[in-house]
Amino acid sequence: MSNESLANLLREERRFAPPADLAAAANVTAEAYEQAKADRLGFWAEQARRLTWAAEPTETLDWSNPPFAKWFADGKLNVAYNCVDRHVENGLGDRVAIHFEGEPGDSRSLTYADLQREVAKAANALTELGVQAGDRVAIYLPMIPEAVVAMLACARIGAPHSVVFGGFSADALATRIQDADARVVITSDGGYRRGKPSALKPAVDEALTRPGTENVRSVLVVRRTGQETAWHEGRDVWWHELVDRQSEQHTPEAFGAEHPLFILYTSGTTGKPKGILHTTGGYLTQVAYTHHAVFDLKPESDVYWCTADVGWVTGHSYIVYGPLANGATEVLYEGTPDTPHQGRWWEIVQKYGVTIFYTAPTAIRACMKWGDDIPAKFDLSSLRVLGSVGEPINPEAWVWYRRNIGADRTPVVDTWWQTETGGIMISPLPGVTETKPGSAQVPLPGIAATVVDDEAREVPDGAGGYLVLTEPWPSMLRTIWGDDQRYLDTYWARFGPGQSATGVAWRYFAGDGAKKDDDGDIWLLGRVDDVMLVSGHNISTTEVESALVSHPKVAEAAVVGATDPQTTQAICAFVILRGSASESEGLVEELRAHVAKALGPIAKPKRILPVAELPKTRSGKIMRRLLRDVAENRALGDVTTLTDSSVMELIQSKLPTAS
Ligand code: 6R9
Repeated sequence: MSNESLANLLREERRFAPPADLAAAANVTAEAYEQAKADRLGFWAEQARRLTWAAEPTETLDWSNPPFAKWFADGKLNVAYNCVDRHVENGLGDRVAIHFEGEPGDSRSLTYADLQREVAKAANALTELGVQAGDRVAIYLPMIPEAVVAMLACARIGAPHSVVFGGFSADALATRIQDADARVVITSDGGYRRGKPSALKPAVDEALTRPGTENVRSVLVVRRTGQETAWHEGRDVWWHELVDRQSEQHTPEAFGAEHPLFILYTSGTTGKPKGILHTTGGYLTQVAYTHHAVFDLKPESDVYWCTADVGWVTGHSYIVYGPLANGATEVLYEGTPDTPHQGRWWEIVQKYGVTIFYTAPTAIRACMKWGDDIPAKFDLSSLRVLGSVGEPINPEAWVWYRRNIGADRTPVVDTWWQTETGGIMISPLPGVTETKPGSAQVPLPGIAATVVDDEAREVPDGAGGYLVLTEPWPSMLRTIWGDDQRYLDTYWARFGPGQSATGVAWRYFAGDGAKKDDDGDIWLLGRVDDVMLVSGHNISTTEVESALVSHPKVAEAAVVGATDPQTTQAICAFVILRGSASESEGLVEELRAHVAKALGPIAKPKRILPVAELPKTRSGKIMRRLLRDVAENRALGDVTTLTDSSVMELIQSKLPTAS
C-alpha cells in the first residue's frame, strides 16, 4: 500500500440506541470499559474467575518473551469439565445444551447430563485407541452433535484437535493431517447437504494414502447417512461400536493453562496453510467473557444459535467453547439455509424460540436476495440480539437484518475478530453502544486496538490505515504450529519494535485495512491485500461494495482492482441482483452513477458485471483474488477452499475477453 492512507469515503448517519429494557438488565454496562482501563490485567484476572480452576492462577500475563505470551500460566483446569460437568454438578443436568436439527428434518436434544455421558464415553474411546495428552486428533465431520462431543472429548484428555471443514477436499485434509502429525482421524460416512447424503469418508481414505500421514493409527467413523463405506480392517472403527460400549465415568485431568487446546488452519492467500495454535486458560476466559458480554446471554432463558460450521473458528469459540462454558442452550443445524426451502432458518428460529442469532454477512445478503416476504412468514418475535461476523457487513445489509429479522427492535452487533485472535475483539455491546450500521465500532473492555499509518503512527479520527492490536489478549494465538518464525514474520514484524520509525512496542498486525470515523469508532475495510490503488488513491473494496449494495437492485457485490495502464488499477465490480431486479439496459450505467454519487467520482467502477454467484470460502468470505484473476484474464489460482468451483466457470463464461 502506498503512503496515502485509505480514502475515507463512506458516510453513514443512521444511529440506533440500545432498547431500554435490554440496557436496564444488560450483563455488561459502560462501567466495564472504565474498570478495564483502570486495571487491564486485573480485569482479565476477574474474568478468569468465570471458570472453575483445579488450581487458581496467581499470575495473569507473562509477557517477558514477547510476542510469545503466557496467560494464567500457573493455573490448572480441564476445559471439558468447565463446558459440561460443572453445570451438571451445579444442578443443571436437565438443561438442554444442544437442540440438534438435521437437514432432513430429524432432530434430537441433548441435555448437559447427556453431553457429560457422551463426552466421557468418547474420551474413554480415544484413550482405548491409544490417544494420550499432547497427541493431535483430526476431526472431519458434518455439523452433528458428535462433532461437539469429539472436540470436547479431545479437550478432556488434553489431545489438541484440528478440525477440518467437512467440505474440504482430500488434498486439504491431507495437508492438515501431515502438518499437525495427527494420530487419529474422526469422521463420518457422510452428512446431508442440499437434500442429499454427501460422503466424507472417501476423502479420509484418499488423504491417508499420501506420504506423511502414516502416523494415523485409527479412523473413528460416525454413522450418519448409512451410505456404503469402504472399510480398512485394523484401522477403521465405528463410533457406535467403540464409543457406545465405553463407561460413562471419566475423571477429567487438570492441565496447565498453556496446554494446547487446538490447532486450526487458516488458508491465507499464499503459501501453505497456517496452523493457528490456541491454548486453554486464556482462550476459555476470553470466549466465555465475550459470549456473555457481546450477546448478553442469560443462560436460564435464552436460546442461542450460531449458524457457523464447527470447522470455522466461529464454530470453535461461539458454538462449542464460549456458549457451553456459559451453560447456554443452543441450536445446532446441519444443513444449508435454503434446504428444503428458503425459510428454513426462520422456521428453526420459530420452532425453538431462538433469542440470540449469530450469522455472517454473506448469509444475510443471500436472504436479502431471496426477498423480504420469506422471513415475514415466520414468528421471529423471540429474537432479542442479532450478531454478524466474517466480513465487513454493508450498512444496507445491516439495516435489512435489523428490520426484517429483528423487527427494527433488536440490536445488531458487528463482531470483528480472527482465527488468530480466538475471540471477539471489536464489537458494540448490545446494552451500551449506540450502533452504527456497518461499523464494529469499539474494542471490547480489556482489548486495545487502533489504526496506524505506514510508519506505525496512530491515525487521527477521520483517517484510515491498518488495524493493529496494541496489547496482548488472553485468547491470542500462541504461535503458528511448528513455525515460530512465521508467527513473528506474519503478525509482529510489520509494526514491532525497531521495525519502523516510531515502533517501540509490540503491535499485532491484523492484515485488515480500517479507518476511524469522526467519533473515533472503527470501521473495517477488508484485507489489506484487497485494497485498490486507483490514480494514486487507496480505495477499499468494502466501501465500493457497500455503495453498490445500497442500490435497491443489488443484493451482493464483490469489487477488485484490475491492472490498468492509465490508473494503475481500475475498479471492476461483480454484482448479484436482488430477486425482482433484472439485467435491464442501462443498469450498469445506473450503478456506476450511483457509486459516484455515494463515494465520489474516483470510486466509480470502470466495469460492472452482473453474475449469478460469487466465489466464496466455506465460511462465506468472498475470494476476491479469484475475481482478480478473472478480471486480469489470468489462469485461476488455488481454488481448493472454494465452496463450489463451478461458480468460477459461470463467471468466466460471462466475461467478454480483455476489454
Ligand atoms: C472470525 C473470523 C478473519 C478475517 C478478518 C477480517 C474478516 C471477520 C469481521 C471481518 C469486518 C467483521 N472479518 N469479522 N471484517 N468486520 N465483523 O472471521 O475469522 O475466518 O480467521 O477471518 O475476517 O478480514 O481479518 P477468520
